[in-house]
Amino acid sequence: MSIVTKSIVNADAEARYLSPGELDRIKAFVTGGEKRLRIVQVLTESRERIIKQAGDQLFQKRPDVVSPGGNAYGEEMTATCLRDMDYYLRLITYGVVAGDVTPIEEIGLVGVREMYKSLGTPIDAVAQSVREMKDVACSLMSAEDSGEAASYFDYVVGAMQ
Ligand SMILES: CCC1=C(C)/C(=C/C2=NC(=C\c3[nH]c(/C=C4\NC(=O)[C@H](C)[C@H]4CC)c(C)c3CCC(=O)O)/C(CCC(=O)O)=C2C)NC1=O
Repeated sequence: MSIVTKSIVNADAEARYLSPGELDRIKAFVTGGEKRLRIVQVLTESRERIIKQAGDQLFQKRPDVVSPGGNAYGEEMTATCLRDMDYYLRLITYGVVAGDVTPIEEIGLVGVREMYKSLGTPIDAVAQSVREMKDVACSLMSAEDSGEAASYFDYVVGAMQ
């Protein structure tokens, strides 16, 4: 839910006008709109490159995951691993558009530890894959945009620690 919808729901629940604090947050959301859209455009247009390069980096740093006995060993499992990276990149674009991490959390982070534990997937390596995506993605943006984008990747990494 975006900050606009959320503020309206909260205010209406108390049958009141939007508060100055809410209007300030909505103003920040609106003012930052172009920047967030610019970021999402880069992430969307470059998604294949981001995932491919980040995957290469991950498998170089964590050869264990793609070695025999590793969770992403074999063509099919490696593809599933890259698919999970694609899932997280997609969720990050939702978060950036909304200016809010709630969609990332609700779709991709609730119960994530238990899920990867039951799959035998090392979650620290999944977190590493998100860090690698952040590095590739940020290298494609201005310093200002990459600072904002990085915070969403960091949020995902933090939730996996
Ligand atoms: C959009 C929200 C969403 C998420 C996040 C998601 C994740 C997700 N990843 C899965 C599997 C998997 N995930 C990985 C990923 C990896 N293994 C590694 O060693 C690497 C570190 C890592 C890649 C970075 C692998 C290899 C599997 C298959 C494991 C198996 O079948 O044994 C599965 C089990 C079912 C399946 O194979 O599709 C789910 C549900 N599904 C969702 O709907």
